Amino acid sequence: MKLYGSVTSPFVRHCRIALIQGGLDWELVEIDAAVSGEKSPTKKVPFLKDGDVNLTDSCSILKYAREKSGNTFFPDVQDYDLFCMTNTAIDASINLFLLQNDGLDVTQGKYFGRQAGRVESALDALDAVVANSEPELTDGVIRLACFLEWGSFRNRFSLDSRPNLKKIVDFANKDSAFQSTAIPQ
Ligand SMILES: N[C@@H](CCC(=O)N[C@@H](CS)C(=O)NCC(=O)O)C(=O)O
Repeated sequence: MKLYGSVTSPFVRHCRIALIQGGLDWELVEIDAAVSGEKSPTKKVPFLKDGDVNLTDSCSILKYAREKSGNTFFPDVQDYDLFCMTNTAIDASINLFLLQNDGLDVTQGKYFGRQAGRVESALDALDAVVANSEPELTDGVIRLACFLEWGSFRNRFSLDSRPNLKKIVDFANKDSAFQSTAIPQ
């Protein structure tokens, strides 16, 4: 099967990790925004092709990879909520990043402010959510760690006042699939 995406995307990275962990037969086809704009109806990465199966979102790709390798997809609702909250924060953060790259001043405007505030309040909440749990490399935690490393790579936010999130990054980095998909510096 072919996974289309970039090596910087946190969404693509999570899919790569699940495909590696599942021992599945797959390859990454690296594409840029021009190609995803042409080949995906959402104009986003990742997307996946496996014979007749065409998937257009990291969530469906993850479900496919986990189940194809004999695992369950989100047996725990709290872990699923961690995943969902992280996705909301990633969407807001990437949106601001891309608009800024297009030359927009994202410090102006009510909705830009709301998006920026959403990232910060979600990070605080995520720090609190993982504070009391024994670290386990669930899909919620993997998604969170992919986001945090992307945010550091792109200088989107600071983890200085979020010690539990720092611990999650250190914990994820003990895993070989997480390590082998690190964003090239
Ligand atoms: N809900 C999608 C989000 C994917 C996404 O936002 N991908 C980013 C790259 S990290 C993208 O392709 N953005 C291009 C754009 O917004 O035009 C998923 O989970 O796959």
